[in-house]
Amino acid sequence: MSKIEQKSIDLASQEMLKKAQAEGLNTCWDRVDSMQPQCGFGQLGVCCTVCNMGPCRIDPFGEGPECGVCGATADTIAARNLARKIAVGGSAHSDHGRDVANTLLMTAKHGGQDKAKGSHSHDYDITDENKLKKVAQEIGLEIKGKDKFELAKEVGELMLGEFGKQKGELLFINRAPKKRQEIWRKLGIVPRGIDREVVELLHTTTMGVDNEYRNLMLTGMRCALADGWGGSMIATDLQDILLGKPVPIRSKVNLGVLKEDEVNVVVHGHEPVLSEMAVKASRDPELLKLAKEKGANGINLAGICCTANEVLMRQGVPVAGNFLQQELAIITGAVEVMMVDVQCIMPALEQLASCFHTKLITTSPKARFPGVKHIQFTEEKAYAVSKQIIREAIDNYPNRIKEKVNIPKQTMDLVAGFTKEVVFQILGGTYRASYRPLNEGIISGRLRGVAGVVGCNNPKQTHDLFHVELVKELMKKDVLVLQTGCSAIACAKAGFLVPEAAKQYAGRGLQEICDAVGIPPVLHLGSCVDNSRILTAACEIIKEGGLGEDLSDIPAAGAAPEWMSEKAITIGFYFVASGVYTVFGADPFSVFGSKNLTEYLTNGIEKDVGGKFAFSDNPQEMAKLMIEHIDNKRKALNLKPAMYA
Ligand code: BF8
Repeated sequence: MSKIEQKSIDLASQEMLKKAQAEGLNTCWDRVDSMQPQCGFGQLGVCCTVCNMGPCRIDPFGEGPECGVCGATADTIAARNLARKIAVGGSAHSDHGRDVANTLLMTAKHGGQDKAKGSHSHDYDITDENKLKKVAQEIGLEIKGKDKFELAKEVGELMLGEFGKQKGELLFINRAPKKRQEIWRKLGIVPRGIDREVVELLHTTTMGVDNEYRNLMLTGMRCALADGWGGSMIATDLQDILLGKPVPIRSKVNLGVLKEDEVNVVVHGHEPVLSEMAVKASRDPELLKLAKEKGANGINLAGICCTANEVLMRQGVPVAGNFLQQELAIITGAVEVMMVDVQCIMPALEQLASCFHTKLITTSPKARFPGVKHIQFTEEKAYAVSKQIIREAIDNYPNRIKEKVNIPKQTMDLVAGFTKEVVFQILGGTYRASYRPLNEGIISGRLRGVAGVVGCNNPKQTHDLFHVELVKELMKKDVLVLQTGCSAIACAKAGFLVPEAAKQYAGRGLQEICDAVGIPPVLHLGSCVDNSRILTAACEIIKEGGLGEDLSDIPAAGAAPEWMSEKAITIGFYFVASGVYTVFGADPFSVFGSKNLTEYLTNGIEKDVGGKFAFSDNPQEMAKLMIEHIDNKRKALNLKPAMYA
């Protein structure tokens, strides 16, 4: 893959890749080249390192051994490998959720103490009291006579308990349609706490335990559901309560948001509890004065990956780029500090940063990098830590080497901040908030259906190409697209996330809906934990009526076109286990070495849970598969074909 255009369709990224090439800087695109050919056994999922009798590998063409030293077949090996990935992905999202629950509890405790003292000494507050009350009522708490801190304490404690729940069912399972709950109960996959499900799943994958691929996948789905309807959903809801529920907000995206004459601080990772404080610190008059003294015209905060999505959704902070742009942001030579928390942070960043004046700063005790400056974030000292990091950036501004600076011009406008609640209001108005207009749109055929397009980038594929081409095709065919993660950033850069995009890209029906309510044809719902917002929005559609009784009845489909992270696999599994047809791009799951497992995931699993996987390495084909599925669901509901098909 030598041509720059084959590496990325994004012009800003292409410019930085040219700079990298000219200056001999190493990026993940070079490293993926240097890995070729990648291990075929690994790609097909038939390499086993579970025990020390191995490593074993199965020849998928039947010319070598048919099983490992212990007797594990390709089916067992591939299913165990996949199950372990589900456990890892679920752990990442849910551990994020647990930290938010702890921050909520700390806020409630400090808030209560301050109230008694009549002072204010903490950095966080209960920002959305309404949502707090709603969630409290939903989980069976009495709200009368309690102030927000008392209630937050009760909600926080109950939610924290969900992570380690040993018996029974997660509380948010009740949000799913009754029919869906019954499907899970019948299969015995209603999730308990994520801690319980991860441990059980990992147990079943150790040598000599579960050797039945379907059973391994059922345990895997139970674990994934504990993430989607547990850890991730808790993260989303508690973040909204603590930091505020997003509302539609305008901002800008791409490397051009970095500023030539300001101190640039890039926040990268996933957890908004720190980055929200960094936003506040970047507006601190004392620090702004200090920046002026160092010759800068201001402090410019920009985000990468899902931390970007979090502070975009709530604060309108501009987005510098998605996963594959983290190295490219440093290559601009204009980043004073890149502060990182957890997940999706390339270990290569430090080596690259050392070629520039950029300081990489780690903040989480869970994510240290050798030789990298660490300023530990604690919830108790959130604002002080953020100020310290911003001060580091200001102090580093005079070290910027002008000749090394090259900020691409490209930026694009976007509107983000769509949630289950906002969609209610926008569609139905504040006084008659309802999903009726959306359901009517689908029933009448003006809208063909709904698609969730999510997930990462992967240097094995042309950066952003799959996201953009797939979403373009879906819009053309009157499918309303809901997005999260790096996929949303890709489509934002392409200009799809503004209301005006409807005229240019959407089919007539989708255009009519977008014009009537003033929304973009592609709605940005947030970070990857916010995929839970897609689930809850789908539940509202069912509740509204007219589109079936279960999530698997809705004319809807999901996709992760450029996935790379284990988290994407977990998301895929909780979508499929919730009844959603989900298409994966790239090298899917590394399961093709097992015919039986591949057949189960693409077919048999549907009989169990109503959803299934499809795999494709072509965005047009992905769109075709999703549209065919949506049309089949329309037929099954006895709906007329899409109005402008
Ligand atoms: O959690 S989409 S590359 S940033 S894993 Fe990572 Fe993938 Fe981006 Fe967000 Ni999600």
